[in-house]
Amino acid sequence: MLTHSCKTEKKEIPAEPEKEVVKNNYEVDITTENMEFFAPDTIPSGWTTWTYHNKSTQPHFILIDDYIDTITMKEFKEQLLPPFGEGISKMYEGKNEEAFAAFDKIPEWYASTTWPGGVGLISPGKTAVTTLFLDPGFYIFECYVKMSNGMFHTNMGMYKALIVSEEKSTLSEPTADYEISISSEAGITGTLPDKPGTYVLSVSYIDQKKYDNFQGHDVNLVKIAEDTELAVLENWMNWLNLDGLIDPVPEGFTFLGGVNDMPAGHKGYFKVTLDPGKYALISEVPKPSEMNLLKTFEISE
Ligand SMILES: [Cu+2]
Repeated sequence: MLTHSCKTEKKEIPAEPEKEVVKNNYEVDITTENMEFFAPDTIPSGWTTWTYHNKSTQPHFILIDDYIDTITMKEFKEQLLPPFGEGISKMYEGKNEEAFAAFDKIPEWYASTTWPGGVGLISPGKTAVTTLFLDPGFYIFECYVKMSNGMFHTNMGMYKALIVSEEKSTLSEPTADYEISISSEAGITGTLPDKPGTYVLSVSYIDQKKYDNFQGHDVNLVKIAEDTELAVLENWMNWLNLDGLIDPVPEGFTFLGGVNDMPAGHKGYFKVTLDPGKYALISEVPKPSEMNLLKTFEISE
């Protein structure tokens, strides 16, 4: 009887369905080995988490460009890259007049560009994790850090088209352990961690504007070694300086990601693991400390 019942029971148990390995649709994995982005062509809209592995020997970031609707890769390559490339070359040859004449050839449509986010500066060998919200559309993302000869990484091939599809990401907006705000009025504000650990930081863009380097404010996390001068870091944050935003990052400073330029009212998140030491949040603009766009903090033992 017992045996029979067991058999019956066994028969009634439906065969276990084959386990479906469904990878979530919101993890965007991006790698740089040299001067390129290995990245997906299409991602869902909504919240996506970008994990950016910098396996190269140079510092990089990811800035997402949102151009007017008529701009395709063709216009980007034929109208935008040449004047930037020529301008920066002339600048490093010391021919400033010719440099500005070249920058003057930048097409008018470029002025309407908005930047809906991206991954902050990340030093060689490091990985950055940033969560962003994107609407469906066509974007191009790039890195315009400069090679040691001054040429923009973008001109060396560090850009990629990205289609954000109508398909919705299954990721909900993250929750933050620490909330930071950034604005042109008050700079970078908010409470920061002081104990070692892994944290999610949110960055709220209260406003946005174009600074003297033609870019907006953003938030980059940097670890600072002892016996370094913050003035060196500040100077490096301005690409218009010949020794700014250029490979290598000054000794003693290690970039650990962040949230790249966003429009007013937008919010991004980044995940960081903090060991004891000195850190700063800094914007990629000229003289950030004068606008409170440089905020230092310390993680205790
Ligand atoms: Cu780069």
